[in-house]
Amino acid sequence: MAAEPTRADKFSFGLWTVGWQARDPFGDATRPPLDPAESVHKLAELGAYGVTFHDDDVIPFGADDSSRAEHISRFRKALDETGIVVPMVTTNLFTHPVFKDGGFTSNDRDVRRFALRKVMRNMELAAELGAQTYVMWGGREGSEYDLAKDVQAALDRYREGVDFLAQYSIDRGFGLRFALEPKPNEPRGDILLPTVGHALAFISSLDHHELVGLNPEVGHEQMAGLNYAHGIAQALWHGKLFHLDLNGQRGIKYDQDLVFGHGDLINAFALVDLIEHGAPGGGPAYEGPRHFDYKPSRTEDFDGVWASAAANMRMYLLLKERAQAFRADPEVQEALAASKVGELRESTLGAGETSADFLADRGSYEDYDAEGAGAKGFGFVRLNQLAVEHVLGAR
Ligand SMILES: [Mn+2]
Repeated sequence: MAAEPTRADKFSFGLWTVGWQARDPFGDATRPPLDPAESVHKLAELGAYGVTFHDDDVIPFGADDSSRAEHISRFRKALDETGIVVPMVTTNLFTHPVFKDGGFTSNDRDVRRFALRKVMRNMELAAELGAQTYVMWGGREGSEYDLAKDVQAALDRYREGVDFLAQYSIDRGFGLRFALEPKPNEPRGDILLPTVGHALAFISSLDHHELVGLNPEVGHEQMAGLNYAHGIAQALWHGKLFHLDLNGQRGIKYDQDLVFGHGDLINAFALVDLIEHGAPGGGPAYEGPRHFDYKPSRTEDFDGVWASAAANMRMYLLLKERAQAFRADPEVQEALAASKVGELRESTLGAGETSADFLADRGSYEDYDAEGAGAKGFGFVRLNQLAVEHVLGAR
């Protein structure tokens, strides 16, 4: 069975995950608030190495300067006592009613200015705590009614906001990189930058595109019916996988935030295999935190909360172990070769091959046996069956 989690595994959790009081649109909280300092201690005991937070998770919205300092000092004490690090910080621009039409893209200019100031204040704390990544999840940046939002103007304001904050990080020497988190809907009817692909296109339009990447979340892509492992692969291909949010989702429905692997298990296996072994020469394709952004289900008490936190890390380690076994299996190696998976890394054209050379190669067209090639199978089902058997521990 998989090893216990250690700091070297780089597992991190949002304070808002274990601290979620399980309020939903139809029901009241089922759990009392959790002290952030207690969460830090408990997550450290369970084997996590990091915690992440929105400003409001540590400092209640509207706290005055002295109360803010007190909250920060209590939180810092817990970090010092446990050695827990803060690799990522983010801003809450969605809970308070002022953000009902968004932060950076609210139709109300005063709200937009307030939102930017709220982020600037928290970036300073992020830098003080040694965070490298600043996540931007624009959950309220969107609309319910098409005619109520000028989407092109909203994208202008989004770009203005992100570029301004990136410049602020440069000016203040914070050294932060920014990671945009796509989501298609919920809480807004339609959210701007709804998928990995939309966000990548947006980033290419930024003045500070080099400082801005992605924080893709399993459930957010799957809510749109998209393949998370494919999205992560494309983010890696663009050099934009700055951070990631692991959880579980079962199909196209509301944002379930289940434990990692409790949704589409086979896609979770493909994801772990990709980030652990997906670099071109082998080895991890992603070295950053393995960050969980899930919600302990509303049915759980605090024992269930900590059991679910441990379950996320255990699921990751089990899948990592299964992925290692998959890669090491000679029959898998043979099946991968039979499926020509490695052949895709060979360039389609020869080195220095010109269009004239190519046209002169009769074997590639005139004499090519398209009928014969079309009749041959790739053996992908056999390969997938081997993968599923490894996931099941049957091999
Ligand atoms: Mn998230």
